[in-house]
Amino acid sequence: MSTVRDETYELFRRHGMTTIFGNPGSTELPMLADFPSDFRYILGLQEAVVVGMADGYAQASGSVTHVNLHTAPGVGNAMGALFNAQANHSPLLVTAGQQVRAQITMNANLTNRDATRVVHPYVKWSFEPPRPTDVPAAISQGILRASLPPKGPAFVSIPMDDWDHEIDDVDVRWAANRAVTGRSVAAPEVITAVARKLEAAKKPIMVAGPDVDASGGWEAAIALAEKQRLPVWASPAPGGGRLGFPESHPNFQGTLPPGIGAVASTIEGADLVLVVGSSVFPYYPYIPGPPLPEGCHLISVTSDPDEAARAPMGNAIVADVRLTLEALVAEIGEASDREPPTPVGDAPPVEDTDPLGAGAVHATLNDAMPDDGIVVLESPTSTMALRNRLRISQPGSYYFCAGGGLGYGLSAGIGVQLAQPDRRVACVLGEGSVQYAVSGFWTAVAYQVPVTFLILRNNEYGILKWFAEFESVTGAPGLDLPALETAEIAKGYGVDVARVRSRDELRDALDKGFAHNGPSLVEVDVAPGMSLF
Ligand SMILES: Cc1ncc(C[n+]2csc(CCOP(=O)(O)OP(=O)(O)O)c2C)c(N)n1
Repeated sequence: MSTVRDETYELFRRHGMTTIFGNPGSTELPMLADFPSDFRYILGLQEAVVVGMADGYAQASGSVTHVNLHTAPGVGNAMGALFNAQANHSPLLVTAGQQVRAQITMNANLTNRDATRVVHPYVKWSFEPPRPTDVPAAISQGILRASLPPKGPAFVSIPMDDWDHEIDDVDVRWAANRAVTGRSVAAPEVITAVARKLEAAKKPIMVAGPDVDASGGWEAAIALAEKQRLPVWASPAPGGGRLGFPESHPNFQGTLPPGIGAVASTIEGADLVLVVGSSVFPYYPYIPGPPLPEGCHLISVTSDPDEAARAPMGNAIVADVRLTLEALVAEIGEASDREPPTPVGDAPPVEDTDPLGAGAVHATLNDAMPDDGIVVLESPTSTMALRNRLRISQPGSYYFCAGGGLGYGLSAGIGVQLAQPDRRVACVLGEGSVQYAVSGFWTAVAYQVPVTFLILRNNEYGILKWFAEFESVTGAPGLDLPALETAEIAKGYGVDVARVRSRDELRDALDKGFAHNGPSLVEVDVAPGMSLF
């Protein structure tokens, strides 16, 4: 006879889920007893970091990733990161310990009261199995639900006395031994109709979003853009957690601005917008205006019924982005009469100032970056400077938090690197952003995760000063960060650090970082303010 623990670990093995991200407490120890040697446990020192690391790992591996949290307080700490994971469409199985069954009704200390309710609305599904015997089947459901489109976190609460429970119920094993796939392509007549509309349009454009990358659809997106000579825009930056199109491709036109009216004025002249793999649109801040130019129509392809339903305009197709793009490419003709899009020009030359501007920092990063390097970015005032200087053009090479909750960047950088050990991760962070996940440095050192952290130090919450101006707010407190010695803090966690100021010093430190076997950090002084280039 086997136990709930045996059956559950077997289930994880079947799904290839042998890496667990966690921060344990007494309510989780029974799950971890006799931890099998073919599993690895990645310890994070605070739950926001644990979930952020798992989020990066899940996205960069493309598979459901297990996060184990400590009952109510651990789940509470994780909520902001769960919000991010949902926005990132990150497939997470989140489990948390619970009081022993005999003490839940009396709400004994550490009972996760209303465990299934507290994580809403940031999970797709939450459950506490009614019997210990049901734990493997409940976890199986959590895994399957997390993996189905739209991917996202699913939550299972497990009373701590369930793990040693003996299972002899074969029905439970059947329930736990299942595979479900949810990738589907649009109906043929829908594909044909879209193809004809694109062919007939005078000035069609494409907007490529994060789920092009997540679905493996880069090649198909490029093929469609080339066949139809489509100018291609990246979906607006705040929600554009991943890139759906090579930014050095001649058809690439830039990143859409995130305001309602600003999108319409940017694409003025277009008569058909095909949005692939993005919500329509991740707007922020509020810039009112008509959502599309006069006479322009919009069709979006998304794997997320919620994105399809809540879009403020246009028609939508709910289907797998890659499969639908491939079907469109097969159906559509060459648009040989259309003028090819005009490529965007090069970024302006870098100015050598003291301190450096963010553009100069990112131009240097671009020179130092390994060919197959990956960027994980959370440096708010330099987001567009990085995009414009690096022009990232390989799939799976850019991760940005679609939710916008700080702390994702540092944590996800570690998770992405763990999932992609053969590529090098540059984790680019503002010094303010670092502090939300600062204990992640410990995990990077403990597991020798070779991330190169590049910290832009401007001694302020720069983006909030930009927002203050935009919102006509004067006299707001709390926007400066004097005397914050991030490199010293990282050193305390055991990271190899360098403080630099000039481009030469920066290049040298980055080269050393990328060649180093463990984590390293380069802190560079930058001029305050927002940089586009
Ligand atoms: C969890 C969380 N808390 C607060 C914010 C609000 N916020 C957005 S950007 C920002 C400042 C970021 O500062 P820094 O990383 O130094 O980058 P900079 O803006 O200077 O480029 C803050 C506090 C947030 N996005 N997420």
